[in-house]
Amino acid sequence: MRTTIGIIGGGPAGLLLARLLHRAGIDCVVLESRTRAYAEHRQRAGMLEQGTVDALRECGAADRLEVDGLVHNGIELRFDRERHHIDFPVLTGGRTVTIYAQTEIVKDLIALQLADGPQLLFEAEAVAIERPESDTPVVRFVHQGREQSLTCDWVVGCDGFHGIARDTFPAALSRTYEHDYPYSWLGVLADVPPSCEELIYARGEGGFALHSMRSPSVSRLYLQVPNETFPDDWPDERIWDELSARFAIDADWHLERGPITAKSVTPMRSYVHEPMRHGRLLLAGDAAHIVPPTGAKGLNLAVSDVRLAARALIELHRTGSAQLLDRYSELCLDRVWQATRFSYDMTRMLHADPDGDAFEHRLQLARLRRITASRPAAAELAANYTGLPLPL
Ligand code: RFL
Ligand code: PHB
Repeated sequence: MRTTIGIIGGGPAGLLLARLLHRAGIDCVVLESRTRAYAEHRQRAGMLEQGTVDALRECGAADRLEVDGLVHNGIELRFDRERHHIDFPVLTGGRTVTIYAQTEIVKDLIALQLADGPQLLFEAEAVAIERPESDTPVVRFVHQGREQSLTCDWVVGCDGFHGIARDTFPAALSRTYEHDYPYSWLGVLADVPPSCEELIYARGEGGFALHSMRSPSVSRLYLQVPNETFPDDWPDERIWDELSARFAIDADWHLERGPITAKSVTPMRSYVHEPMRHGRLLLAGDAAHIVPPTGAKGLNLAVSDVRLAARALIELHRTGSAQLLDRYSELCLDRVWQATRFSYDMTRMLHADPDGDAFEHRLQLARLRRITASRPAAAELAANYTGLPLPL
């Protein structure tokens, strides 16, 4: 097989890139190792920055999002049994965020791609990328039990954190930066209307809790738990009791309970791989970097990488200039490190450190109090949360 751009991975990064290139008249093929059903049902992100919504709109993938997406004007911070609203439009000059599940974005992009191309192969697992330094890199993949090869002008690794693209970089070129956190998130989906209008980030006595949502009738909730926790350690009643305790405030408010339909545990990690380009191989999204979900940045970073990759590849296609491609890694990494910093700070500010002491707990509360008492401090959080501008 032959194509212009070979894309490994049919997650949000790979599918959006394919859409943007296809609309610019550039031929590409997406290889996805999983089945369509698996890709469409993996529970993950839900909070979209304005720039992410704009990107989906620009490529004609926002019809359902316009109807079902929930526009939020801020978030609520809870600590010391108090609630504080952070007003995004007021603090950022009009920016908002949108709640729309990653599963739905993936469904929308897959439906478009299957309707009018480009080619998307499920159960097609890339096993090697050969000659990334040459003008014709080749992706070897296994599809329906048969090994095949895809010869490309460029390859983009959108294959997530456990993919193969990153490992193709020569060891002498790769630099990696990693940080593990001493806690995980237990995430649940529940068939119950959200008990709030905005997302609630709570630093409760027992640790962090987040109240998010998927629709007016489905809530998404997260609870800080120790590393190595198994979902079955937490029967439903225990989850609701602990969530209620962590969200508790002195005002009249209570958490509605309902049937829990999914339960999973996610470890928290920061990871950055530099550079994000080697020869004719680019990395985008979780393939190059991951952040803890407290800042809601992972999916949004994947989308901004892909917007830059698409712009650079389209510029090459239209003008023959590789100028943007030469700056791809540097431009992405600047945003990546800003999101890494923000996600780290949010995580550290809101979670109970199992090895921390009373002094650190007081510092956390002082940081939270500063955000709620000082407009510049709140504006800094709002600017980062709603998304820093793209560099171009
Ligand atoms: P993905 O989504 O992991 O997709 C990679 C795809 O590549 C396929 N693949 C391969 N295909 C072919 N050959 C191979 N060798 C392959 N190896 C892998 C995989 O099957 C998969 O389909 O990466 P992508 O596209 O970069 O997207 C990144 C996002 O999924 C991720 O950053 C977010 O989900 C992170 N995240 C959040 N991000 C946000 O922006 N806002 C949020 O609110 C948010 N909440 C979250 C999150 C992640 C979470 N978890 C589970 C880690 C909440 C949670 C709990
Ligand atoms: C989600 O809705 O899944 C979500 C929202 C905000 C976060 C993380 C996850 O910070």
